[in-house]
Amino acid sequence: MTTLYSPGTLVYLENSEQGWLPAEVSSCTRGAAGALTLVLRDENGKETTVTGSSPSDLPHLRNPPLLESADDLATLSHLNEPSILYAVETRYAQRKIYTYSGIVLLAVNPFEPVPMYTPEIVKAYIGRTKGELEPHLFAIAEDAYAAMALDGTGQTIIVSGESGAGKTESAKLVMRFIAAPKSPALNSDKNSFVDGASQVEQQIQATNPILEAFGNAKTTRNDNSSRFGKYIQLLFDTNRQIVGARVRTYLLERSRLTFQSQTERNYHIFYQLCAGLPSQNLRELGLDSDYSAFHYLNQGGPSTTELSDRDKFHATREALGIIGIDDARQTSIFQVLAALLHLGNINVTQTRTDAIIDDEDPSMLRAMEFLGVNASEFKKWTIKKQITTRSEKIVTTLTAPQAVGVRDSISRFVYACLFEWLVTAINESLTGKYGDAATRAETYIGVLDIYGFEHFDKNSFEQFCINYANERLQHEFNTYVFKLAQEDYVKEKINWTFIDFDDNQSAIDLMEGKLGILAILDEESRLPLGSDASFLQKLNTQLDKPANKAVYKMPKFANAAFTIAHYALDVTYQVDGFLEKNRDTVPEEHLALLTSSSNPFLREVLDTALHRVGGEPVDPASPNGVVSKIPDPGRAGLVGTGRGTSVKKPTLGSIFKSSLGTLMDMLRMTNVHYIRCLKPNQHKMAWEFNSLQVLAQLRASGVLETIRISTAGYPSRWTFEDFARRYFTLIPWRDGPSLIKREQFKRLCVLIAQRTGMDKTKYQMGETKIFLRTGVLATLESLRSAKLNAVLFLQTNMRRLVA
Ligand code: AOV
Ligand code: MG
Repeated sequence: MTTLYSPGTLVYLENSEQGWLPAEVSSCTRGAAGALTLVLRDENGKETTVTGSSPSDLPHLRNPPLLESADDLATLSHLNEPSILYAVETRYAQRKIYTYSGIVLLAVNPFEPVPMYTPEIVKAYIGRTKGELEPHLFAIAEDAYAAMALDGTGQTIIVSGESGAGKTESAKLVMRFIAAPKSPALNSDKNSFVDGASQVEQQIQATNPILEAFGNAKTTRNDNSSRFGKYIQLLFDTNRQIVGARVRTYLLERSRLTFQSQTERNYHIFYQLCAGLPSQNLRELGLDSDYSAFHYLNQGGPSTTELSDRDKFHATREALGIIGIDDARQTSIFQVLAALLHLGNINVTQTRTDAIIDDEDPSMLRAMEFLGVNASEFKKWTIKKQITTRSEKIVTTLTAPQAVGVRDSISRFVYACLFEWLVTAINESLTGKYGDAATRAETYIGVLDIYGFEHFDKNSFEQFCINYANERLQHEFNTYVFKLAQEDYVKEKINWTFIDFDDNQSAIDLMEGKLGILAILDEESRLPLGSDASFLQKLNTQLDKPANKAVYKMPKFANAAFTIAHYALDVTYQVDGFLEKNRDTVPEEHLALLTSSSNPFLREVLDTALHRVGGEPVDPASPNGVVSKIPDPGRAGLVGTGRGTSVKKPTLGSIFKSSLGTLMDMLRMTNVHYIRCLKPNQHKMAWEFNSLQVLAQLRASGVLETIRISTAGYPSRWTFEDFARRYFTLIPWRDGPSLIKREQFKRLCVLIAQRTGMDKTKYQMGETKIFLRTGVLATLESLRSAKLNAVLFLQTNMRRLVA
């Protein structure tokens, strides 16, 4: 170990503010008990003394300069947290926002427009392999395209990262790159095929403003935060030309419709509507450009106006037009949206115990007019509840808060159905009315833009679902990376005992297993008298046992909460509201009123969405029963997989679980590519890099975990030729060049290993590559630079002598 830390060695010094500081060993002494005492000097000349007897208490080793800001972190010899962080930071400071980490592309948000996506750059990346140019989203996209073009295997590009990290922007850029016509020859050819392709491209681009208007909102973390997960499949025919696309969405956040936290907003579309609709139309809908009077829009406080709402409204309308939703239908959509705003303003009061709504409540009358529902029936079932027992029907009255709860559940339900309907409309447009694109399609590239791991001060059902999804994705990722790493060992026939690594299966089991949290939640949700409190009680009695010790924790204090140890970190969930959110029901009577509405558009919306809730599943990509060759990644948010006969409405949790399951099956059938977006700071500042925050994300994204997996084996692997050409200077000068000339690269590698005294356990020779354990490369690099310096020294002095 003394040699590892010889004076001059570069290391990282732990620092509470910045994570780590680069430093150099200035002296190293071995104590009586074998412990090392190091004196380290940091960049500012400050000295620190560290003592330790095993590598884990001594500083991390830093990489030699050649490797320090490598394009690909996998080529770092010392693969430790500070090296990774330092490399990403150094590159970001050089305005290089993309870095590879093995199969993953790391993308650090620049938070300002960067000139990296011009048509020239698009062109530059077409037809190039991954390592040829600087790391880029386009290289990943091209990689996926090339792999698909080769043998028709489906591809998936998974974009992940925390809120505001840049997932949606990255996903859009990737889609734009892939949808851009590929073959220049076909391009210049004025044939209909290419014209057709460009129309498809337009339609694909149009999905973004629509889904963002209806599914994105301003949050504290991101002004344009996606509140749903999205998987878009770009469909290709046998000629590898794009013929259409298909979108799946997951779990739209419904609570936002009726409640927003301070400085947050409802879905963009409401503000766009108020800002962009001509005043005549606004008046007809009972709206105003000043929307502060609407309860559903004003809860986030006054600072919610966005200057761009007006422009965005026009973009949304244009996009709706492109996917075939004409002005008349758009008006129908706006009417439903206006109805929801009025619904939120219905005044519910209370006498002693019972809720009251005035018969003439103007908001109610307007809302019901737009929804085509009888106002007095609506009122009745908002303030009353009917319970059916075995022998009779009992009607009871509700309290005002309960009645408001009913009112809000209806708004959320209608909005969720509208979103669902829009997704269906988008799919009809993208696959052709009769699903012909889906039948012509032979293969596809999918882009998954899903919410990243979330942990707030208060975490609820939504965070539970989101983090559950992330656990599943992480599991796929680990399995994939691990398999990939070991496949290479087999291919190269090196001696290798397969190792198991401790993965996150137990957390997944805890959440989705037969006796897991979701199952307990569902069971409780079906009980008429079920409650959040008894749900928690059941969790604690059934899950708080030794087998779950590592993943399930009861809170220390008497909190109504439970904690899960996720792969990223521990998250505590407040059980308050779990049951209601999981049940997600509107009273039967209201459902009947809505589905028999006199508004044909609303009926169609509900019909489309409800058909897919537990009923006969309708595939929007093949509405006429046309069967597509392309596997379906599971249907959208509301959809259950229940058979037509099922009587119970599936819970949101069970729907989410099954659509995730289908998604995972689908991912397993494809080649996966990973893009991990990183948010460099919390206040959206361009080019500001907060090391600790990025470090936390690297941990949460599993990038560091992957490194742990690969350091268990041989993280560095070089072809014999590359290795020989770089290090032949390390063997006696006569042998090196002549062997290079004779292209005896493998022999050279053996010689290099012998002559430099490489530890036999630290490397293996494969069929075409040499495999190195972590750290070996760094030693070779320092030997090499020492040698070069010596040669240089000799040369200069020789010249001086001769002169
Ligand atoms: P997200 O999708 O990861 O968050 P976005 O893709 O919406 O994050 O990005 C957030 C903001 O970062 C964008 O609105 C841009 O201002 C900026 N940004 C992201 N990528 C780029 C880029 N490549 N170039 C320039 N600016 C960029 V969320 O949907 O909240 O999890 O739920
Ligand atoms: Mg997003």
